[in-house]
Amino acid sequence: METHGVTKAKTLDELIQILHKIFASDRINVEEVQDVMEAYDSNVDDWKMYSKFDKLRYTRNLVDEGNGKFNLILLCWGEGHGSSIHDHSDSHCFMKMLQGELKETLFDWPKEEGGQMTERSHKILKENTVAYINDSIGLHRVENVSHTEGSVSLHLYSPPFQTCQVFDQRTSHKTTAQMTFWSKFGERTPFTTTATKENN
Ligand code: 2CO
Ligand code: FE2
Repeated sequence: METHGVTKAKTLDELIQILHKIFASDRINVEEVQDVMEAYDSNVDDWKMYSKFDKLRYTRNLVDEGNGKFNLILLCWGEGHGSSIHDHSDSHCFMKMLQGELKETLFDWPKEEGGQMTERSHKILKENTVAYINDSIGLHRVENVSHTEGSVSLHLYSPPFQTCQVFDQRTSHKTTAQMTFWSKFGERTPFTTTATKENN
């Protein structure tokens, strides 16, 4: 259905179909992707099969591989869970709130190592809204600051990436983190035997 030029997806499956069409083109329009994701009204029945919480950390659950053009990932944030300060490996990052709220804090890229990182701004992301970031905008930390409710967000990364850089807020020291999936297409990912730093 078309409303004001934006195709409104009635379900998550419809949203995925629309995203496949948009990303079939080589040039993508950030605002168009944001509008399409925002127009979808979150319905737990659409995404509950991907929603898996862990006691200790936020989980990353692969929903769709976007014909190689993007990864669509459902993130489940338990109470108090948060990410490190990180970049997005030269990719676009769209973040659609499906349930609850998240706090996003923006940071400038550190100019040199050794000093404290500068917090630029922060905002609370509300249900159904879509936030956008890329490396030219800066770095961010994302947290569920609630003590009583879990949060669920749907992230689109294009092109897909498997590692990102994480930063120590006090020293600006940077390390590379491997991004892992807690589940893929609703199935728990087999445990790996090597110790990897999950998430970031
Ligand atoms: N980029 C983080 C991750 O994919 C989540 S914060 O929102 O981009 O784990
Ligand atoms: Fe991020």
